[in-house]
This record gives sequence, C-alpha cells and structure tokens, in this order.
Amino acid sequence: MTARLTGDETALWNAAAGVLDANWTGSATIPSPGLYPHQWSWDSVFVGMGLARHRRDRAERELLSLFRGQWADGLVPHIVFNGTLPRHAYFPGPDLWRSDKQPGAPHDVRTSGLTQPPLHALAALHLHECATPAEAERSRDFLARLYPALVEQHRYLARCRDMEDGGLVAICHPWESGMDNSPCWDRPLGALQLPPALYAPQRIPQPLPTGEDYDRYVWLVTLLREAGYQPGYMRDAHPFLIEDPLVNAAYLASTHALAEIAEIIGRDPVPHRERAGHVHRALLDRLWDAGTGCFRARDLRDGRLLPFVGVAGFVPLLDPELPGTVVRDLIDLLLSSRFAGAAGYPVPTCDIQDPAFERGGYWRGPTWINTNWLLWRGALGHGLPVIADLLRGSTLRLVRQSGFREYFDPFDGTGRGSHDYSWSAALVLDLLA
Ligand code: 9YW
Repeated sequence: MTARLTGDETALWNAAAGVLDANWTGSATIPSPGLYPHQWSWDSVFVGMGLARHRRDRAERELLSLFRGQWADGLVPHIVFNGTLPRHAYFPGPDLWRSDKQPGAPHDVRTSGLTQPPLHALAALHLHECATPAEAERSRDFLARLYPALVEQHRYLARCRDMEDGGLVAICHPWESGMDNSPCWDRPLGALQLPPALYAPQRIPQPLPTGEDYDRYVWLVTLLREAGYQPGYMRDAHPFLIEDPLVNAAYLASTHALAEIAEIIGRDPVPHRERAGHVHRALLDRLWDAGTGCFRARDLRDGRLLPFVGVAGFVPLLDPELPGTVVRDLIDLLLSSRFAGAAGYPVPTCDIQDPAFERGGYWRGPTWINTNWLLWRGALGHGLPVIADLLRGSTLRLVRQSGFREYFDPFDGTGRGSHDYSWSAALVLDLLA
C-alpha cells in the first residue's frame, strides 16, 4: 500500500484487498464468489494489475496459473476450469468445450477453446514496472519465464486470427470480446440460421444473458468444437467473424509491451515493434470511422463496419501513436451527451441515444470498472490528465457508493450483478496506488 493515502482511501484499499484475498483459491482468483467459480483470462489480467500493488507473488502465480491452460498452437483459453468443482458448478462447463478431445489442448487441465482480449503482456510489464528495486531481479526472472508463452500467444493471434492478413485479429464468438451481449453483436447474431433445437435451458444465473442469446452462443461453440477450433474453418466457414476495436487495441498495447519485455530481458524487440506498427496502421485503416468519430467493429462476413457505437470504440486510446485529430474526435464523442455527458457515473458501455441502450442490461448500457480503467490508461498515455481524472473520479465514486459490484447503473450508480467482483476491486487498487 502507498503511504500517501487518505483515511478514506485507506479504507477503500483495505476493502478492495479483502475482496481479492477472499477470492483467492491458492493458485488463482475467481472473478466472483458463487457466479464465476473458475479462472477467466482477462479477469486474471485485471486482477494481476491490482495484485501488482498488493501481493506481487500472487500476481505472478495468477498469470502462470492461467498459462497452464495454453494450447500447443499458443491459444490462451478464456476459461481454465477448476477440476475439483462439480460439473454443474458453471454452465457452460468443460463438457461443452471438450478440450480433452483436442490434441493441442493441455492434458492436465480442461479449458474453453476461445480467447479473450489479449492484455496479458501488458499485465506482465505492469507487474515489472511496479516492482521495488529489491524485487527487480526476481521480476526480470519472472518476465523471462513468461516471455516464451506470451510470444506463443501473440504468434497464435497473428497466424490464426489475422484472417485477411490485414494486421488485425478477428474474434469468432461474442465471448471473445469480453462484452458478451453488447448490441454490437445483435446484427451478426441475428443473421445466424440456428437449427430448431434449443441448447441452453440449463442456464441459471441471472441477470446474465439467457434464452435465445444463449442458444446462439452455444451453437457457435458447437460449430467451432466440431471443426476442432481450426483457424481454416473459422476463416472459410464460421458465421461469426469480427474485428473488434477493444480486442485489437488490447492486442496492440500488449504487442508494445512485448517489445519492452524483450528489451528488459535481452531479447530482440524488433519483430514486436514491426508488428505493432502494422496493427496501428490496420486499426486506423480498417476500424476508424471518421463519420462518427469513433472506432467500430468490422464484420468480416460482409466486409462492413457494424452500425453500433460503444465503449469498445474508445479503447484504441491505448495506442500511443494515435494521431492527434483522432484522439480529439474520440474525446469529443466520449464527453458528449451520447456517453459521459449524459451519465452521472460514466462511462456507459453503450451510446445512450441508441435504441439498444439499457441502463441495467449488462454490456448493453451499464458502466464497468474495467472499461473505465482502460480508458483512464489511454487518457494518461495521451497526456490528458483532466479526462483521466474524470474517469478515475467516476470509478472511485461508483465503488464508494455501491461496493465492488460487477457493473453499475450509469445514471445513479446503483450496483448490479455479482458482489465482490474481483476486477472491480483489483483495478481500484491500481487507481489508488
Ligand atoms: C458469462 C468472468 C466473465 C468475464 C466476461 C463477462 C462474464 C461470463 O463474466 O462472462 O457467462 O457470460 O461478460 O467479460 O470475463 O468475470
């Protein structure tokens, strides 16, 4: 903990650290007690960002534990299942994915077969940056240990997910975006021709997406599983294939981080730098929409940008080389009455003026701590302290008022979803540090 915290900040710090301590299983942190009992990929990244300020030993174990699930082709799965829990502890569990039938999946642990936003190298670098001088050597050792796995992860993304050789990576399922039921996916999901059978009657927890949405999610997984999760199938036939701005901004930020890690441990940073340049140009060429002043997702099935504008479109602020005019357009829209300007507790996940906006609808409107944190980092990176303060202040007000909830009403700050949500607590530690 840092010495300069006020009394109120110290109380918040202790509460956040308490959530992470309670959700620690001994090798990883569950996203929330009850609702999410396994290890999720980008949750572990955010948890690692916070643990770097609280228990760096656990942050290292968190990342190593996640990479136990890495497949031979480099894929880092979005869920690593805790094999000691009963099968019905979470739906969809390991039986949907059948990773045990995939020759490239690990043998000692069962996993999903999808990715999540690849912020892992950024988390590893952050951990190093938070190390004290006394921890520096151990921290470099940790980077050297994780580096080959990170390189494999990035190789997988470049080799298997850059579907048109354009520089960006594609997602093949809404779960890969981390923002499952974002209105962004309504059009491509609506276009799916589902078989008549329903797949997901056993989906219990509320208020997660249910019913028809879930049938579509599960059907997409079934298609991928039957095709052995092969990139050739994804590219040629899979009906959901999208380049998303948040995922690609994460990929770019981590590619830069990988170059820095390479330098720190005496490896060659140049290939990572070259790739970062490529991703940077592709983000602007393929996803920037000057008309709306925001990044938008591209549907590779018809080559068109998806009509919806959401918080993911601002996350390319993480790109340190974003042109000044693009940064200004993004900030104008972010502060407008479509986003922060009309919300007491910004930033809503969706454009408030869009008919799809729902103030309590999971990724269809509420404010989330992780997206605020990503934008906060982006604003700091572009030398925008006032915007960064606004994002930090809004985030801290939310957790002070409503606790470490999963997501929040953007108008009155009411907490929603699960309680004691790990990334809400972890990222508050980083904001306070
Ligand atoms: C689900 C664990 C995960 C997050 C996702 C979030 C939710 C799980 O929870 O997905 O069953 O829909 O959307 O981003 O990683 O916290």
